[in-house]
Amino acid sequence: MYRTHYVSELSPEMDGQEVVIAGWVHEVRNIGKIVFILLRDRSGIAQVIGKEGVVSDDIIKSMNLPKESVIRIRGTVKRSSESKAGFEIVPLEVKNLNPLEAAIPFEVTGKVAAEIDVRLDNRQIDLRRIETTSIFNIQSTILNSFRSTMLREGFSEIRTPVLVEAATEGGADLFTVDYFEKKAFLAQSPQLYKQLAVVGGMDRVFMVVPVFRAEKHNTVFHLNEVTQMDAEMGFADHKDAIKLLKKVVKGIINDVAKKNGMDLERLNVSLSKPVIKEITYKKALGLLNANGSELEFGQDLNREHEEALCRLLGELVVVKEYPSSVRAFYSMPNERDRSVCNSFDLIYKGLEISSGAQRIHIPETLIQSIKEHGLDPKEFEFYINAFRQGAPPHAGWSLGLERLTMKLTGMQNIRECSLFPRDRIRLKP
Ligand code: AMO
Repeated sequence: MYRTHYVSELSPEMDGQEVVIAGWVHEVRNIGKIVFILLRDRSGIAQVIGKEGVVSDDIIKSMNLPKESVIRIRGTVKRSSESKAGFEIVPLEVKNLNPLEAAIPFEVTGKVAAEIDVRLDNRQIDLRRIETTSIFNIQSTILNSFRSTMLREGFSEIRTPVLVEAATEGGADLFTVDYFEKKAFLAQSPQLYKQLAVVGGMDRVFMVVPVFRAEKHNTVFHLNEVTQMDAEMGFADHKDAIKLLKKVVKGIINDVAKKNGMDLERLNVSLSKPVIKEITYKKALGLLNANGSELEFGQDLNREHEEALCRLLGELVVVKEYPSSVRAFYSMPNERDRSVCNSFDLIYKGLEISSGAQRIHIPETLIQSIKEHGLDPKEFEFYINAFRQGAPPHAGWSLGLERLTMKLTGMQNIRECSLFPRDRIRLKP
């Protein structure tokens, strides 16, 4: 057994109890007759004190370790008013589990700031920073919260292929791979497959999937491999999909606030109670133009417009019913106003984190839309034909995991929120 307790499970009330803790040497200080080790595990930091006369000389000697050594300490909990935690550990045995053979490339304690590229090149070391661990603790809550809301709402989790034959989100941004004698692509989205699952009668499906975008962007908001949390529902329009999205996102924010208090504190973030406003694209245009923008109908909203909308309306804003020309080919034209389609985006603190739509389930309308978007209906024959065999109206959305994590953790660069990010130049580790 390597440990009996995580550091966070120890308390002054355990005074006199023998425990085994394990982790890394966060700090070590030798002030003559006393050696201090701060032992760090994923839950926190404990102070271990070796005092001459109290512990043996051999133990004191064994405590003189380089920072980031991986150790196990058997010791006794001792109540102490001098320590911040109210207790310290008096060591009975200190074991160096694997002596360091290479230098640590940057200060894990954060005393000296390290460049993000150095940290990402050494992600396994970066994860020893308590702030980095906190980001991924929060990400874990996001994924769990998403899953539990979807299951509660009667959705089934499905898997969809990553290797695909055709584009879904536009032709240019695809990674190609050799697939035996043919060319294949890495999926930009599970779009067509989640729709087919609904058309097949599963009715309510969700998935967490990696998607690949060969966009040559080099920004702090874009990755080339993204994790999407997707939903698709039958007998539904965009309003039903927006209702579900709001429930999911509110649930995630509330769950993170409830379960990740310590992580939020370490990241210096406080979350406000989620309130989500809704506005049509046309009204948003009017509002933005009244506040200094010069937008014309048919123009897509850029980041500045999205930031302005959040300033004017609140942290979370759904913009709905965009012009068809700025949306994916599968977005259903609006019945009352053909100049727009039943699509929507969710903006959180100035950044688009989700987009969705009611889909076109009428084959002829779909063919026309594919052509209007400059794509070739022949490449979508299988997909179009699926709507000739009894396809219900349906709608859905996708929520970007890394962008949502970024906004919930207050990070400025999306790379911080992907464990092993893939960007224009980064393909390792
Ligand atoms: P979209 O392309 O808008 O929609 O993607 C949905 C969400 O995924 C995230 N995202 C990204 N995050 C970081 N870097 C990128 N390069 C990137 N691309 C996308 C964003 C975005 O809001 N099939 C549709 C969804 C649907 O209609 O169901 C789609 O993929 O958070």
